[in-house]
Amino acid sequence: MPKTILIGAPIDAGQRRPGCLMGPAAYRVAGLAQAIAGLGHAVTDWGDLACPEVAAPPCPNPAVHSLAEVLGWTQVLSGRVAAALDEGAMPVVLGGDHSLALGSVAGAATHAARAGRPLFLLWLDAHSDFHTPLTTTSGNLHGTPVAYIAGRAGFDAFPPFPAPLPADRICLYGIRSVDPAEHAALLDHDIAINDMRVLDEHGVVAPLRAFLEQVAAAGGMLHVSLDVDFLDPAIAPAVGTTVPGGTTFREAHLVMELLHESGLVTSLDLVELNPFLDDRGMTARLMVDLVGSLMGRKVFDRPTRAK
Ligand code: 4U7
Ligand code: MN
Ligand code: MN
Ligand code: MN
Repeated sequence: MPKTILIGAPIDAGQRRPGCLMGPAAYRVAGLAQAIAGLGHAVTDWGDLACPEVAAPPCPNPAVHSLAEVLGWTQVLSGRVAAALDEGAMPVVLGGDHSLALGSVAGAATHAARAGRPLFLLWLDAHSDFHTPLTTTSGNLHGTPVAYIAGRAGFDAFPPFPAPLPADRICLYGIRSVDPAEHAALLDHDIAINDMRVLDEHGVVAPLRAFLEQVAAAGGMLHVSLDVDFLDPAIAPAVGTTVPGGTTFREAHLVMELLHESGLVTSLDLVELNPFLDDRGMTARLMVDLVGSLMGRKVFDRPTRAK
């Protein structure tokens, strides 16, 4: 029986709009554990983690805020995600804002290095999150995890990222908001950038399949980081950083179904849900439904795809 471990990360510090810290509670109210258990997984909920007190060195960029808190979360999440993977389970981190991925992906990378397997990253997001603490103008550290994971300079306050991911193991998917400094840095890296222009032209399936084939061929582990703003704000309003033109209900489910069929996903983040901004729980419920598709729920159980 596949094992799933839920890890609550009520972190708000990576951005400025309060409310993300209610995310883990909203997922529990929306029935996340029951949905996954109903698909034949053994689900354990480790509850909400607490942020340890750590000291932060001064940051050369005065815009950056809440550095100590983000460092504390990075430390604790990295350890817990690695521990869940060591137990042979799939950790599902319930955010909390996207700065939690600084820690969750570090934990996945720690485990992958121990297991001698390459780690790949699928970033489902409206944003590229490729700032460093030195380039961010908002000062919000939820816009920085991909740069940390790719081993960019500027993260001196953080523990060195364990085995940074080469650019060709990172896939950005669904993006439609990139700041000038991120754009310039992305041009220097060979990261797959499936922005909305690409998905409009090729559809959601072909670019995702191409990446998944690469993961499979390498015998890799796959961390999926799902930002609520990947979805169109019309169907997922509960997020601080809405960007129009996101994926539809059907596209998002198809992405999740393809991920399930691939059998490659080894860890997952659910980030940026702000239940204070939700409309009668619709976003929390949609996220739970999407996790259901990722974990194998389907209308018909076919041995092969429809011809
Ligand atoms: B999220 C932004 F300026 N790039 O740095 C920034 F547009 O985790 C947004 O993807 C970052 O939601 C969004 O503040 C971070 C902004
Ligand atoms: Mn994000
Ligand atoms: Mn985003
Ligand atoms: Mn956001």
